[in-house]
Amino acid sequence: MNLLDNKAVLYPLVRPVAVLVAFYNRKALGVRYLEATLERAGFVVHTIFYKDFNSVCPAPTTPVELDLLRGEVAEARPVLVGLSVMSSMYLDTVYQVMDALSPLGFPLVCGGAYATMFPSRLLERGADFVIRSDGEIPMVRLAQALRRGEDWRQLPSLCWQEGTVVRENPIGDLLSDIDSYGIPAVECRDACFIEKDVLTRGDPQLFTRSYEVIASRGCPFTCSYCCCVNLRRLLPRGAPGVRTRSVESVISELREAKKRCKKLVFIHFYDEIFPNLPGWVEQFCREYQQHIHLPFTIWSHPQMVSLQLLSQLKAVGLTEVIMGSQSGSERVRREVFHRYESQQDILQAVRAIRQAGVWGSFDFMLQHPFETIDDLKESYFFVKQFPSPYELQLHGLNFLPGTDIVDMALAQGLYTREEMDAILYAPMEEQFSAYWMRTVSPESQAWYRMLLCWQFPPLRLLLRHWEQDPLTHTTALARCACLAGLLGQMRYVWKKGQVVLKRLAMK
Ligand code: B12
Ligand code: SF4
Repeated sequence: MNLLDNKAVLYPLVRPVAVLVAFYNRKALGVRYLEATLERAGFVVHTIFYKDFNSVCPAPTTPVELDLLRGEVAEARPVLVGLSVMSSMYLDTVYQVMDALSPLGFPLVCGGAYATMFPSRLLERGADFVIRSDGEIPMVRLAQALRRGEDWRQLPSLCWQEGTVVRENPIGDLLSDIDSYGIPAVECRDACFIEKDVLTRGDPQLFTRSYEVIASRGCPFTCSYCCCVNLRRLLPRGAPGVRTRSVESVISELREAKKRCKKLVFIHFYDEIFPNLPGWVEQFCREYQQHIHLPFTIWSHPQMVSLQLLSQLKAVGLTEVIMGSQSGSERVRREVFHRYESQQDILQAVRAIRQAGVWGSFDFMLQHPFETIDDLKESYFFVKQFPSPYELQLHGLNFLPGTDIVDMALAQGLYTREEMDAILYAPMEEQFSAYWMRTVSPESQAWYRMLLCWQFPPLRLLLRHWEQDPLTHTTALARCACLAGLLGQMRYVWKKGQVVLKRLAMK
């Protein structure tokens, strides 16, 4: 369809409808913000949660699911269809959805983190529009313009293609005061969930035990494997890199969540870094205690954690802090990951988490092409200094489009451009399996297993014996790693149980 020439598309006059599609995410915060804003602007929003998230065995979409989706969209007769393209990891599914919906003739609009960084890829693949960065205001403006047959070419943040030329309007219509966006739709009014060839009506979030919330947008750090720094570089001059909501706004969302999600047990704060503005945490603790009173977990950073902050949060329900250490080698952290915290910073943060009495889960990215065996050994000996108990979340390195580490790998000749593209845009099953499984040398495997096992104190006596030369104990180490896997599963169940007990105690 040529949208440039064909402005007078016939849309329903009374109840304009917008369709939003979230991929592999039943909670999709960004889409919920868009739904709330579009509704306030007078649109009926039909939100489709397309497929469930599964980081271990992700499933590509099927022809039946595509048919179900096509049927929903055709029936809704929307002014536009918004596709939330947060990650490159499921692009295959996004493209199949675009191919399935294009013949219906409704304008396809993409937004989200990936779309913001790579608008032309989606436009060239069939999207009619891309909206970069915050979608609330631009999406409403575009929907209104399309509905009224008005010109949309001047709209900030809008990208489209004219012939072979991609037009990208500068990012704008971005609020510094993000409270003004309102709260996201906790219950999407007219929602459905498509998964395993079945369409289920209603918002799948309503049955959740864990509610996901974000109290701020953006991150001040520059990690080379993360898109946040490049998303920040795209913001207009003067726009704050981190924008924090007021405590009132966060609490009002959580009150709504408590009211609507009847099975709620705990809250996940998914801020890149939990807010620590002066006075914010104090006010948050007071109001959280009074109105919400549920166990919660946060993400944080070694340079943002203090015993005082954690103790305050623990007093009102904090149970777990998830923090990136990423490597025990300062070289890898600085030169490869662009993380500038010292060994001491990390140890202090880990100890503060322990002292505050909350559970610490520490992320490591291991066995990537920048890492030497000495770096891996350093990680093992570094982790030995962590006070127990704690949990290690060991991952591989996923090269993601839009991250600085991709250019580093190319500059260092680790991959050719073609090889890198094959990694970045591999089918989702391959990308997720690269996250968990890697082909590595026996020595690397041995040190990895040493590190994996160290988090379980009953295994440490053996590990101390083996650490002179783990390669000579590979069979025993493999058995030990299996045992660590079992202990990890038991710990998972124990942790969940602790949260439920805490929830009951807080009633
Ligand atoms: C929180 C978060 C999560 C949470 C999501 C919680 C939830 N309930 O939604 C969890 C932990 C579940 C998660 C999972 C994953 N995530 Co994540 N996540 C983030 C993070 C830190 C913030 C996203 C967020 O919620 N922001 C706040 C909301 C309000 O903003 P938003 O989602 O961006 O939406 C706004 C705009 O983007 C836009 N928008 C969004 N959709 C649409 C659609 C249309 C049509 C329009 C017009 C606009 C629009 O408008 C929204 C409102 O302003 C981002 C980093 C970042 N800065 O974006 C990474 C990020 C998006 N995640 C990333 C990744 C890789 C993943 C996973 C694949 C990880 C994994 N290996 O399993 C999964 C995929 C999940 C999925 N199906 O999308 C990458 C994607 C990079 C890439 N090239 O792929 C990012 C950029 C982080 C990074 N590593 O660089 N994630
Ligand atoms: S601290 Fe986390 S969110 Fe911030 S840039 Fe680093 S990885 Fe990304």
